Amino acid sequence: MIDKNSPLPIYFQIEEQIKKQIENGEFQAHSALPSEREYAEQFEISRMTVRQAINNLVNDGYLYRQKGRGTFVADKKLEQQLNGLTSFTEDMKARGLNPSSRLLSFEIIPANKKIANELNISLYAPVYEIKRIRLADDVPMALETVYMSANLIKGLTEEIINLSLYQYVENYVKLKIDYATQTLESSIASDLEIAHLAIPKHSPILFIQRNTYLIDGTPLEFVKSAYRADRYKFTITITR
Ligand code: 16G
Repeated sequence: MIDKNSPLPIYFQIEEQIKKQIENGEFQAHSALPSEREYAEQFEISRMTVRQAINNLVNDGYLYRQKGRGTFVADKKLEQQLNGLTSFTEDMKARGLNPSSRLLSFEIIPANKKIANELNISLYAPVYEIKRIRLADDVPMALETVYMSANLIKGLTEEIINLSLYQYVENYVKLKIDYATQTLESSIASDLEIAHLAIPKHSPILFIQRNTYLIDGTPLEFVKSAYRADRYKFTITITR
C-alpha cells in the first residue's frame, strides 16, 4: 500500500491511507491507532517518517494523542455549508443530530457604542444579551453571544431561547429574515470557552461574527460565536 517509487512522499502516502481508513469506518472514532513501531515495521520505513504522518493528522484534527496512552482516532468534523442562512437548530436537524442549548446568561443591557452601531439603534437602547452553549447530541459545539434589540423583538423568554431564536422571529414575531454578513477568523480559546466547550487549554477555535438583517434592511442580530475547531469545518461553493 506504500509505493516507495512514487514521487509522493512516504509520510503523505501514510496520511492518505489512514484518512481513508477513518473515512470508510475501518478505524472507528476513539479507537487506538497502531503504534509508530508497528507502522515502521509493516512498511519498512523509519519511525521518524511515521511520526511525521501522525503529527500532520493530529494537527489536522483526524487523530488526537493522550499522554502515556497513545494516539486515537478523533470524531469526524461536522461539515457546515456556508451557502445558506440557517440557524443552529436547522443545521443540526438537517444532519439528524439533536440540537440543544445551555443558557449561560440572558439579560437586557443598554447598548454600548459597538452594539448600537452594529444594530443601528441609539446608544443605551435596550438590547438582549444572550450567551448560550450550542450542543449537538449533547456535545458542546459552540459558545454563542447574541445581541438583539429588545424594542424590535419583544417578549423573548428563556423557554424560547432554549428552543430556536430564528423560529420565534419568523413564526411568532412574523419578521422575515433575509441575509447576513459573516466573518470567520481563527483564534485561541479563552478560559470561558475552554471551560464550557470542554476543550484543552490553548485549543484553536473558529471565531465567527454574523450580522443578520430583515427583508427591509433592519439589523436583527449581531452574533459572536466560538466554534470548536476540532469538530467543525466550513465549506463554501464558489463559481466563476
Ligand atoms: C446560528 C447563527 C446565529 C443565530 C442562531 C439561531 C452562526 C455563526 N450563528 O447559530 O447567528 O442566532 O443560529 O439559532 O451560524 P436558533 O434558531 O437555533 O436559536
